[in-house]
Parts: sequence; C-alpha cells; structure tokens
Amino acid sequence: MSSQPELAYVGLGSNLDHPVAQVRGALEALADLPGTRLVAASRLYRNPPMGPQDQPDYVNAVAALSTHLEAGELLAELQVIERARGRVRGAERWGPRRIDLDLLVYGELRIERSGLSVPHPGIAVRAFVLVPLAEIAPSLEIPTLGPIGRLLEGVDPSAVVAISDDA
Ligand code: 5RU
Ligand code: CA
Ligand code: CA
Ligand code: CA
Repeated sequence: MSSQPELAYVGLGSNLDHPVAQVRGALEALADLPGTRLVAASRLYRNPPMGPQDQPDYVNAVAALSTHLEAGELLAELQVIERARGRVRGAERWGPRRIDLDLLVYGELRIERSGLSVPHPGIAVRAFVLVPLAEIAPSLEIPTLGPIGRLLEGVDPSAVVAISDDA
C-alpha cells in the first residue's frame, strides 16, 4: 500500500443473474476495499452487447476510487471480487458474465504488458465506458488516449440508456 492515494476509475458490467443487482453489489464491494474510498459512481446504463451479439443486454457503470492500493494490488482485488460474486470463466471469449470489473485508469499510470494495459485500450471505442465515465469525470484527460470529450465524439452514445433511479 502506498502513502499517497491515487484516483482510479473502474468499469463495471453485467448481463447475467439480475445485472442491476450485480452492479450495485459490486459497487458496495469496491467501497469496502482496504485503503479505498468510493468517491463517485455513475448511474447504471443498459445497452446492447458489443462484440458477440448472441447474449443479453448489459448493465454498465463506472466508479471513481481514491485508493492507497498499488495498481497491481487493485487489479488483484477486482479479480477477487469477480470470483467472490460468482463469476465463472466460460468457454466463450467475450461471453455473458455475472460481473466484470475493469481497471480503466489509475492516476497518470501507463502500463503496457501482456495481460494488463492501463489505461484500458477499449475505453477509446466503447460508448458503454465513455458515457458513464464522462458523467462522473467530464474533464478527464486519459493518459495516452486524450480528453474524454474528444473520445466521446468518436462513438455513438444513443444505445447507452440510463436506468432510472426509481425503476
Ligand atoms: C468486442 C467489442 C469485445 C467490445 C468486447 C461488454 C467489447 C460488452 C460490456 C457491453 C463485452 C468485450 N458489451 N461486450 N458491455 N463487454 N454493452 O460490458 F466490449 S466483451
Ligand atoms: Ca472504504
Ligand atoms: Ca470489460
Ligand atoms: Ca474484464
């Protein structure tokens, strides 16, 4: 654990076993991580699958964390939460899942190695990440990728629909 907290952004996604409850439960688990505060959470957004289409719609959200965990520690904790919340690694790549937690951004850090890229390269082209991320961090400058506003201009956000709070 480092002494200076970093601001990190985590993407959440679910399309199995009541996705709204899965994402809400994972947000609580993020808030409970050691040395970590949940500083913001976007609304939840329902949207059709990208990649393989033969699966249910997703619910996606983004969380902002202030954390004393190092990037590698935080990544390991995200995988612990995925497993604890019943994620099963299926045969199909990019198939349906109960919960998926992606480390999108960790401070100013840039990592490029097999199995881990930070910032997450998918951010740039995925409306289901950019829309909730822009909701909680509209002025974010994403290391290597640029200002979030410019990235948003390159995607179609129309299918990413906020789930009303009182539904
Ligand atoms: C190919 C393109 C593969 C985009 C993937 C999610 C991708 C998804 C999600 C929605 C995947 C990775 N679609 N597809 N939300 N994850 N809407 O969280 F994202 S598989
Ligand atoms: Ca906490
Ligand atoms: Ca993902
Ligand atoms: Ca993932």
